[in-house]
Amino acid sequence: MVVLAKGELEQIALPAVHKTAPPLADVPEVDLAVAGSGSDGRAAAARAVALACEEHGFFKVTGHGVPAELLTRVENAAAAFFALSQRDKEAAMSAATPGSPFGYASKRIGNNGDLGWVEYLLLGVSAATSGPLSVPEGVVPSASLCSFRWRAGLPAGHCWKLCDLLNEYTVAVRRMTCQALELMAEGLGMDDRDAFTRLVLHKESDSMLRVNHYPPRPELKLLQQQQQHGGGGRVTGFGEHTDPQIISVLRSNATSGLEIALRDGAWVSVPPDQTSFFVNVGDALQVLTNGRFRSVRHRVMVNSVRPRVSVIFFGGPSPRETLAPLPQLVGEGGRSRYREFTWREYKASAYRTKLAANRLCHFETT
Ligand code: GA4
Repeated sequence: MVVLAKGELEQIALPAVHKTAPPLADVPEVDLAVAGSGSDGRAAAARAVALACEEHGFFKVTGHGVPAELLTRVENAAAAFFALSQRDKEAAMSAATPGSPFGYASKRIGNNGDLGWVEYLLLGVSAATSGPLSVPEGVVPSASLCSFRWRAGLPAGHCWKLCDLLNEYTVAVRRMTCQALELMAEGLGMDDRDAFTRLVLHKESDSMLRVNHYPPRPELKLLQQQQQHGGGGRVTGFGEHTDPQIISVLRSNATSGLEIALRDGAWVSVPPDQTSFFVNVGDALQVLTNGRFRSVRHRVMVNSVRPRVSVIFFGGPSPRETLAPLPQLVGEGGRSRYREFTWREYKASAYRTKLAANRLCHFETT
């Protein structure tokens, strides 16, 4: 349950008087099974991925090889976690250190006053390490493949199971993310196919996992019927924004809500598909590709009937990584649209902004 103080729903609902977004007509799609089946299929898939990233900064992945059974288990475990009492959720997954974005939170997004009709878990993903699972009680193992940097409180048993599962999920999705990143590099005609994957697989990679729960708002149905033009009565679950990282890979249950902005600024809804993943180009990839790939602006609207549960893997570079347009993508005599900066610098700047801000403008060359 999302608990709101008096007046907060108005703050969320008021800016959300959007017209209903029409569905995106042709969702660009890549089948990784085909991409992996021979050189012709691969070349075609790489071209299709690059085109989709140029046009929308967004595409759907099928044939991904992540077992459907794992997706169902994660979805059920997330739903079970969010069904706990508010007290238990807060106790179980509170941020390890004050000011840390990690842990459980309800409706507050970032540090600058953004609100959404959403509750979530945000978890830091550390890179692959190995070793025994012996850790102090209450601390999530840091020796598994993708451990989370936060403290587990009560109810411990539940959290450990969820952590294990999210860990398994993260490993599978990160593998698939790297396949998508390789196709992107190939589609761009880059000699170095691993240029993007290297960043996400770096031992200090700043990657994250986010589990979002958007509770339904049944009264919206009535509101919608009362509105003459059918445009009102929409509540924003997660306000419009671009993702700062290199790549985001999202999987949701069968509930609608995700919308993306097209090049001309028009919003379109993305029909949900619980069997597939959706990939967003993030700000860092827009920089690396000198603006050829588009960091897609997106948002989530609340459904009036069904809860929406989504899990997003954000693949980011190491804080120490220097980001700048790749020379091969600037070309000889070409203009670099962004100055060089470290990921640490970008993150610090991003966390000072409101959700909807254009975060890249501070890094553009004049
Ligand atoms: C958007 C993408 C990820 O969800 C996120 C978000 C983060 C947060 O929720 O704490 C941010 C947002 C996201 C962009 C700008 C800053 C940071 C909230 C906010 C206002 C975890 C991320 O990395 O950036």
